[in-house]
Amino acid sequence: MILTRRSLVIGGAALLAGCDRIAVIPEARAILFKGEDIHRGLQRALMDRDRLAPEFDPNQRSRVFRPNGTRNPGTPAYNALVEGQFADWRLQVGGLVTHPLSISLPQIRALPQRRQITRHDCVEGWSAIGGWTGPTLRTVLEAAGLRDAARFIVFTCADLYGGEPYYESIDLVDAFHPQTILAWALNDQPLPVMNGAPLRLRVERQLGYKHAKYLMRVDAVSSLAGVGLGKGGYWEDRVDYDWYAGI
Ligand SMILES: Nc1nc2c(c(=O)[nH]1)N[C@H]1C(S)=C(S)[C@@H](COP(=O)(O)O)O[C@H]1N2
Ligand SMILES: [Mo]
Repeated sequence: MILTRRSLVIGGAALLAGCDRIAVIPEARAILFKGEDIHRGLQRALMDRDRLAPEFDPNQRSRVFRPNGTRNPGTPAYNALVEGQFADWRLQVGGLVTHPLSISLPQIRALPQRRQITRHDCVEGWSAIGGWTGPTLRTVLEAAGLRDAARFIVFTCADLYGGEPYYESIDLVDAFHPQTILAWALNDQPLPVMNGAPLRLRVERQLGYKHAKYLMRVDAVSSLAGVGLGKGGYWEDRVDYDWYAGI
């Protein structure tokens, strides 16, 4: 299993130790201290990405969790899944993994579950607080076994925009963040269609558009170059949304 944050922090510490030993002449010291600031800043930024998003009490939940973007994929294939109460739905987990998986909803629910009440922040300027339940993405990725070359996780959805599925991607720091889950329940009820049934991503340290709804595929990739138009997400590729939407 690769945890790039850890190896980067260790790498940063090693760099600092190396700098101390060569700091003999004043000019070098000045440069060293600048370098040290940069390394400290980098280390802080990397550590910071593990910070937990705030969690809330049940009575703070929004009465209605407003939907945004697709409210119903409405394709024949999706309608058939809804009709069958998602009995025929499977999450495909593939790409750079040692054990590609095809997971049913009962199997998703049988994994160890995490529950969290968090605030969703949409880039369009609204927020909502909801309670989410599901396995961590980590649990699923560990079951599939990431290959060493994996660097990003790509999500492909059931809803189409101009004939193309919505897609998003995150790096492994977010993929392994403890609050990054594949949620099948909102406020203890199976996800409503408008909020992404049967399964959606919750990546709580990122803005709303990263939280892919209507999940069909999860793929590990080494680079985003071959994903969509290369910027890693439907809106990143088409409007000026940042790929890294950390909050
Ligand atoms: N598949 C898919 N996922 C999506 C979207 C979408 O249109 N399709 N919209 C995104 C945006 S912009 C937001 S703010 C949230 C909205 O989630 P909600 O509908 O549960 O409020 O879903 C995100 N995930
Ligand atoms: Mo959004």
